Amino acid sequence: MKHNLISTIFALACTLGVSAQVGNVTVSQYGSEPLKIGSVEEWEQVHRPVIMNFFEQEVYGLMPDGQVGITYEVLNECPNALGGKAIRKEVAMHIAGLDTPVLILMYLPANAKGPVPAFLGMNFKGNHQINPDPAITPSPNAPVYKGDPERGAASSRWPVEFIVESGYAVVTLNRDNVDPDFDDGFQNSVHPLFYAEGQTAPKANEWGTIGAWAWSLSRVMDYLVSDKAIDSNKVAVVGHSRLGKTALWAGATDKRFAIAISNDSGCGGAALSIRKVGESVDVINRSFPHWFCDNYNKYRNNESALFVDQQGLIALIAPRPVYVASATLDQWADPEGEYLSALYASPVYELYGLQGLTTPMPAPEQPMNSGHVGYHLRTGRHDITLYDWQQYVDFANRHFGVK
Ligand code: GTR
Repeated sequence: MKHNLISTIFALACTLGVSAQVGNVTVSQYGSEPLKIGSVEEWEQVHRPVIMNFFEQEVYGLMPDGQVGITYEVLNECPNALGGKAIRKEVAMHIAGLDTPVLILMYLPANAKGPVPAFLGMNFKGNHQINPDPAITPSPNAPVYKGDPERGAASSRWPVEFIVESGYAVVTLNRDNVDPDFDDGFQNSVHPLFYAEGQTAPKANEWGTIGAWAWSLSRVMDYLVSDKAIDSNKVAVVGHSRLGKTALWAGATDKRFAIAISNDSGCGGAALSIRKVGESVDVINRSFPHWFCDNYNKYRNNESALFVDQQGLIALIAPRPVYVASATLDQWADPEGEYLSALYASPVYELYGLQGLTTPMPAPEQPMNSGHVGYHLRTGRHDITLYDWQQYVDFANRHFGVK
């Protein structure tokens, strides 16, 4: 009876997008404050679905319901890559309707005794840029730079040796290989595969490019669950900047991701929008009209109308561990706003009896990583560095029981 009441009122709240009363719980605008929810049951039955609905309808857009045929083909496997430290494996993800496969690059620790935990994240400029390893197949569609393919150009962002020596697999794919990072009116790549008869662009509440990237991370997860070398219960999804926004959305929408990590994700990622420090909802939609769904434009210079701020996105990951990181010189991403979102999502973790953040923003290089909500501020610029990865490995070790 109680459940019927909850579902009826929830359906109403979803349809109308307005406040509703469930017992003594009011589902209304949550704003940019700490999320105060009464119980795990209320969170899971009422608030989480309503908040998820908001992010789906108004921010990132709905991912498609429809299925598309996907097959995975192991292209090659080298048992002694990186001077014998790693197994390198490349897998083609063939998406029916697309001419170009998505290339998944994996490095696994050599001599693992069983399935290993993994970090899965997209890269900006091609698989071949994450390490100088000459055997990496260049990602199709990756932007071309002088001296292409610039092997290893992003290796400071991908300390592969450190990660595999820590006992983790690295799994990556290129963003442009999934959905090119420019506004083409969604004429290419995955969006058209799901258009209804006569449809030529996503509807106002349907996915943009961040949604497509997050969807592709779930499709890689579909492969990982079938790969016996991977412990698919221990996959952390990670991303830097626009790909950090993507990692949070992937973590929110797919509960198979055991940890979600946002590195300098800023506006539309971890940072609270209401503050308008650095990049704003207006600026990001002007600069990158393809990232979010059209409905998000309603909130340009109108942040107080947001049903819930970005702390809601982080809370959607609960009770799974989440980690947010910032950099001191990255004011464009609003480090304090990123911290506050993690802090304001923490009460939801506490409902589960888990430790969130409770204290003021820490000084640089003072990671807060003992609970289920991790945070650090690194000295330096907008980037993902070895220091950041060391914190992520440390956090994952703690939650995955490694070492
Ligand atoms: C900037 C953008 C940010 C962030 C960043 C990046 O141009 O304003 O939202 O995503 O790019 O991805 O490096």
